[in-house]
Amino acid sequence: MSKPHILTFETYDDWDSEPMRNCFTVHQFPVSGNLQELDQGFREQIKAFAFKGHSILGAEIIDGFPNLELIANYGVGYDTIDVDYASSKGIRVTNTPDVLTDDVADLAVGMLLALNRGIVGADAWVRSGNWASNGAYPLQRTISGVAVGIAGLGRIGRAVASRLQGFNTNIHYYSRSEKDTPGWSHHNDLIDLARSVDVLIVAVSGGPETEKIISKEVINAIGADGLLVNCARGSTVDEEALIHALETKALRGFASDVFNSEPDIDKRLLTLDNVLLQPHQSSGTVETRMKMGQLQRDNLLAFFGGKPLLTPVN
Ligand code: 8YV
Repeated sequence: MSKPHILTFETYDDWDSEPMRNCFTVHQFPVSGNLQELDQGFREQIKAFAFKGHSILGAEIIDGFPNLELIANYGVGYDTIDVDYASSKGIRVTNTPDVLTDDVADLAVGMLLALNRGIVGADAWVRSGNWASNGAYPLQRTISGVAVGIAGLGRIGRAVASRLQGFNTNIHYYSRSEKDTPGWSHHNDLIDLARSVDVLIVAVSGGPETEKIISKEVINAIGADGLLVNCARGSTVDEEALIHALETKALRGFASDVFNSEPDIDKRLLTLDNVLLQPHQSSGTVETRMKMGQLQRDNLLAFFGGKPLLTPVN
């Protein structure tokens, strides 16, 4: 029996591409992004996308595949997919939640500790010979007893909060409604949360509803001795306001794995010594990417097997 045809949008590691080829007839969306390179007859046979969330997937592409029924995303965030439009066309969307929660939360905590304790700068202090020639590394800051705010208490936000409880911090969180927590302080206003904490960690989902939710006012409310950590999406932060706050020392520091434009981030961030920059690698471990690839394939297999989708978004 011929294997179902799927269209992939980016390359995969061997541990994904081989099982994908074993299960499906795999085609690649043109690297140019030009839909017209695919003839109509080919496009009509495609019922499912294996998507990676790194480009915009809207009506133009969706309409180019008249028999499309499933968009299986590799990643928990699906903010680049027009899910409402897909739903209007009866197209299902899946993502890969849960399997990456721990890694993303681990990196968020790692970024906070590295920023707050100057770990990257201390490594350079040793390597440069400064320790021998100039003595002790400048004192840094403690995390114990600090009030930490989590913007968005979904899977990842909750995992970050649970980890930081282990550092004897006081956990606050922002969400529209109060959640069941082990005594964490709820705020239904982000500025109120920012005023109440020394560290604000962004863990909301990306998309139009959270665009620049970390506004100039929120950044100013964190204050000159405060830190901002972003493990969500670059779109959630007003980057102009952030850079101004960092340049004018209105914010002590910023650590992020995501940016407004990736991978060519705003060059001003590269010149600041009070920032810690990561290349969108929160889920970037062998173990987690294997699980993500497996879950994406399992959703595709469920779809073609007429079975319930494992992790549907719509
Ligand atoms: C993706 C991400 O996992 O899962 C997400 O939403 O932000 C990313 O970590 C990664 O880009 C997949 O290639």
